[in-house]
Amino acid sequence: MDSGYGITVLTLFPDLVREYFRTSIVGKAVDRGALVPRVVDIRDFARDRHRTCDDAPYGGGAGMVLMAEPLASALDSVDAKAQHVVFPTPSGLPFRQVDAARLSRKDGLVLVCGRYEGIDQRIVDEYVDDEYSIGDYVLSSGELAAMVIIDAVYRLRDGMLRSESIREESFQDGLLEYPHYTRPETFRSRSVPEVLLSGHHARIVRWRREQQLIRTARNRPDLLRHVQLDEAERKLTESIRDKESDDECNTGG
Ligand code: 6GU
Repeated sequence: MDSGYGITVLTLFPDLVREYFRTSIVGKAVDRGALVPRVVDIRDFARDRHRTCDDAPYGGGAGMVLMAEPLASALDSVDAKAQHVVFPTPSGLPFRQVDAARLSRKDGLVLVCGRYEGIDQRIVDEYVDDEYSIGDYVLSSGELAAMVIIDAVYRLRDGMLRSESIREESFQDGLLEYPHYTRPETFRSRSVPEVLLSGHHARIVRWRREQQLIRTARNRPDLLRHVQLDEAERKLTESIRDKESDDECNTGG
């Protein structure tokens, strides 16, 4: 097996990030040496005895900006210019599964976590390769977004998961996942769908595909534009879409 995937995180909240690397499935990858985390406290690179890392923005305005000098020193201390640097920011490109896949093929990553209103733009210009947002909402902390990105990336590395479960999961084929069931067969008078007990593989595959189409049409109709549908599938998703827009009219939504 190849040596571990190195992930360096520059942060003002090192305890938060260290805890993530210790926990759960990620923690196991770290124990196995598949994932090699390095957490750097930006404050260690401050220039004054108060360990100041932020200052008021030129031009005025609310909030504070992470200063260039401590960040540059922290980045240089991990040789960031020789690596792929990601800056999680609500102003970035939307982070998608294809981006996770691309990042998983790098030798490793450096993530820079901003806080407050952002970081000095000259750091972005000089060091950052990718800027990503994880969704249309504002978090107080770049750390949570960095952990989301790391989580999506590390699990795609070879040998992390059975390739079949990666191939089948949501977004790989452009559709949301079908519903899952395990024992018992009846739970609080709700039974597992008959077809899953039939042992009839072709019928199960057909049912699951149909469930994927129904869910996607209901929850993420935007995804259907990128998926090849046959005639029957197109009719099914259109009937759901028409029904959903009727419901919207009826509820005034
Ligand atoms: Cl990457 N950072 C912050 N602070 N908020 C976000 C985000 C990132 N993505 C969505 N909201």
